Amino acid sequence: MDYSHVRATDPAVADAIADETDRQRETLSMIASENHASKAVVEAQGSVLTNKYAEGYPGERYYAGCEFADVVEDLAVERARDLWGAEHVNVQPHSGSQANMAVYFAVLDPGDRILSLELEHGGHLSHGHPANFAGQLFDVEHYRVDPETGYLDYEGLAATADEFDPDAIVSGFSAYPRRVDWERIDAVADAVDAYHVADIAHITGLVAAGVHPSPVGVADFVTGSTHKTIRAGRGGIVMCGEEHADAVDNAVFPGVQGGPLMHNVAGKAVGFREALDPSFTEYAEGVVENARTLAETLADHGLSVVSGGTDTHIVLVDLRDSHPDLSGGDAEAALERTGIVLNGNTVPGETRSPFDPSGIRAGTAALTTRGFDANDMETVGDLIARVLDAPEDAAVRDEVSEAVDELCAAHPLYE
Ligand code: DSN
Repeated sequence: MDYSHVRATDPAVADAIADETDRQRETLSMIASENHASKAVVEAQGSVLTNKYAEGYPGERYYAGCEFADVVEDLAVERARDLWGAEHVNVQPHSGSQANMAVYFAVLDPGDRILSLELEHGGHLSHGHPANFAGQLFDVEHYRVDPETGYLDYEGLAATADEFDPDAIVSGFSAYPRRVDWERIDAVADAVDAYHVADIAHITGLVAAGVHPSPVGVADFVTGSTHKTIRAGRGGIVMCGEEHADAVDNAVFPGVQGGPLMHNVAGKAVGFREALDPSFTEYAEGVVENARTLAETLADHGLSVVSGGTDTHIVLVDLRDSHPDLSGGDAEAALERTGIVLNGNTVPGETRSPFDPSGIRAGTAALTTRGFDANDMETVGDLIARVLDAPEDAAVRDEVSEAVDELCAAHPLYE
């Protein structure tokens, strides 16, 4: 990618972009919410569409000169419909959190009740954490995973819903590795007369490719982000039935946002087109196979994989049994020193703190984009286990760094 104009104008920023490009090339990106967008997506996001204000929707904008913004947004919407089969799609949310905010504002009033998965069990800030707008504006109660199995406790969810009588139930998670039974959660929502909001931010790509069941047509609203497993331009998306279309559109604009980020909408359109190619199904299958291999390899090394494995791109490891003195934060730091980039993460039944939790979370979306296969993932799992067993050992660090360099060289990025 050519950043010659940035370099001529602002060498400090050009250097940071070049350094970040090298960092992505020379490390293993295993943060489960990240991916490597194609050059085409990056180019579209860096386009002159950033200059355009286009408040409103295609054909009904508040400003003049929106004819090409309309083309881009129509394409993004049409392709999203093809990918996920939704009746109505809004591609303007700036992020997954904004998408959730728009849905809440479309059908809830401040003070209404939301039932969602607790953050340390795999939920998300925007599902009602007290530090987030959702926790501040709404009355929030949580359901949990079964601490023994790591699987969603659907019966507990139903019992809490009966007691709490929520106005909305949020499903969809940011650190839950297993397949979600959307119908079962929807039945609970129906029984208590609550809206069902399924936030598929992490698994948008897996759902689009059919390797994870879809909540579209099951839940009342499906929200997500567009840059994780679906690998399109950065931002959010809302999908719903026609009956909620106006409420959602009005909530996104003018409810919670002003002008859409049209360069990001263009990145979404381009990424969605890429995801409609049959090769994307192969990619998504590879993502899940790689995550399974990683989970098995880590388990073979004696690590405790939450729920015993994965059905998605996420592998969540509880370090407390195998490495009681190693926190997730220290594990993250030790791995980063070798070029393996993932995050410390809370785990069900957390006994440390969100700032220095007891687990690590790894994802396989970005490495699969680079062409990593199951054999590579076995190697990566071996390397992670080596570092966790000797986080302060300089010789281990050097050897693992060298192996990471070799893996990166074998799978070049952004050439
Ligand atoms: N930060 C994202 C994640 O890592 O799951 C979600 O917003």
